[in-house]
Amino acid sequence: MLETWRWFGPDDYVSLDNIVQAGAKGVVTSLHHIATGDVWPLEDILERKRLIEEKGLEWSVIESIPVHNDIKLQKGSYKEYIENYKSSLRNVAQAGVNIVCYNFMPVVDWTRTNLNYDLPNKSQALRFEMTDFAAYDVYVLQRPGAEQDYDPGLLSKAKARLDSMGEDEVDALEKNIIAGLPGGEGSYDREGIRSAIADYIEIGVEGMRSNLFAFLDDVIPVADEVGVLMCIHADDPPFSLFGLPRVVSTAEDVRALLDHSPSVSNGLTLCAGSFGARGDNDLVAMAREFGSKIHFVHLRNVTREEDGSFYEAEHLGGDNDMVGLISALMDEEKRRFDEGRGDIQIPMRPDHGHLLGDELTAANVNPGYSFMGRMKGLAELRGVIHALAATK
Ligand code: DNO
Repeated sequence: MLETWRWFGPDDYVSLDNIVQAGAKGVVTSLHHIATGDVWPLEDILERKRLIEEKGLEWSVIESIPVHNDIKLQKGSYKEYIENYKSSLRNVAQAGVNIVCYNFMPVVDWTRTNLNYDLPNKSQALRFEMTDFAAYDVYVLQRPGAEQDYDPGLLSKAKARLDSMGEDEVDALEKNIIAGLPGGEGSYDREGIRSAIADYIEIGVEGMRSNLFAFLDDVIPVADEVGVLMCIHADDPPFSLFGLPRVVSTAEDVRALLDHSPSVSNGLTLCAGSFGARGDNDLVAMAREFGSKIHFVHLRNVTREEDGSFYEAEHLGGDNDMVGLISALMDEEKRRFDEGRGDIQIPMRPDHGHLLGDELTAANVNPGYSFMGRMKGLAELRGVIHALAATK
C-alpha cells in the first residue's frame, strides 16, 4: 500500500517536513482557497504540486474537489458548476494528479459532537454522541418534525442532557455540528442550516440518488477521457442526520453507484471509519467485493454503541477488523499486479488520530488531524502491512 498523509496546505501546522519524518511517501491535499464550484486553475495546481515535490513527496490524491450544493440539488447554476467541475478534472489531469476524492453528503460533511472525548489513557478522541446530536436537532435548532426521527427514550435523555448543559457547552456543541470541521464543506449559522436542510428534505433519498447518478453521467466520461480516477467518500456518519437523505452509507448504496457507471473511473474511497460506524457494513467483504474500484483508503477504527453513538478508537482497536481489511486490500494489489494494471499500489492514509502529549493543549491542531496521533496510527498500520507482506 502507498502510505500517504493528509495535508491542509501551506497553513497546516503539520509541515511537509513533518510528513517526510513520519515516513509517508504521498500527500493528500486540496486547494482549499478555491471556492466550491469554481474552476481549479492549472497554475495553482502546479504550484501546489511543486511545493510537494520539492520535498521528495508526491501528490497522490486530491481530497477533495468539492461538489457544489447546486449540483447535489440540481438547481440554480448547477449546469455551470458541472462544466467547471469538468474543467477542474482536465486541469488536474494535465498537471499529472489523477486520483480525485469527493463526496455527495447533503449540507454537512463529516460530523462529530465532541472533539475532546477523554479516553482512559488520558488522550482524547473525536466522538459522535447521539443524545447530544438529538438535543441539538430537536431542542436547539428546533427542526420541524425532528422529534419523529428519534425514539421517545432517546428524546427524554436528550432533553435531560440539554437541561444539564451550560450556555457555553451548547455553543460549543452547535459549533462542532454546523460550523464545519477541517476539510469539510459548508459552514452555517442556525438560520443558514435551517434553510439548507429544507432544500434537501424536499428531494428525498431517491432524488438525491438520481442527482448523484446524473453527476456521474456528466463527469465520468471526462474522467475516462483524461485518465482521472474518481473515488466517492462515504457518508460520515453513515446514516441520516437532520432527516436528510444519505446515499453512500451501505454496501448496497456502493453497489448501486458502481453499477450505474461501470467505468473504472467511477470508484470508491473506502473510508473504514465512516462505513465502519455501522455494524452491518462488513469492511472486509466490501474490500473484496469493490476491490477493483477502490482508488483510495482511509484507515481508522471506531467503537460503536447501541444507540448509534461512536468514538474514534485506536487504529488497531475498535470494532472493525483492521488486519483483515488490510489483508483484503493487499490481495487486491496482488490481483492488480497479476492483471498488469498500472495502479497497483492503493494509496492509504492514517485517518484521524488521538490527541496526545503536548498536542492536548496546543491551540492550532486541526481536530482529528494531529501530528502525533496520526503518526502513531501510521506506525501501527505500517507494522501490519509489513507483517502481512512477510507472510503472503
Ligand atoms: C474527514 C474527511 C472528510 C472527507 C471529505 C471527502 O476527516 O474524511 O472531510 O475528506 O468528506 O470529500
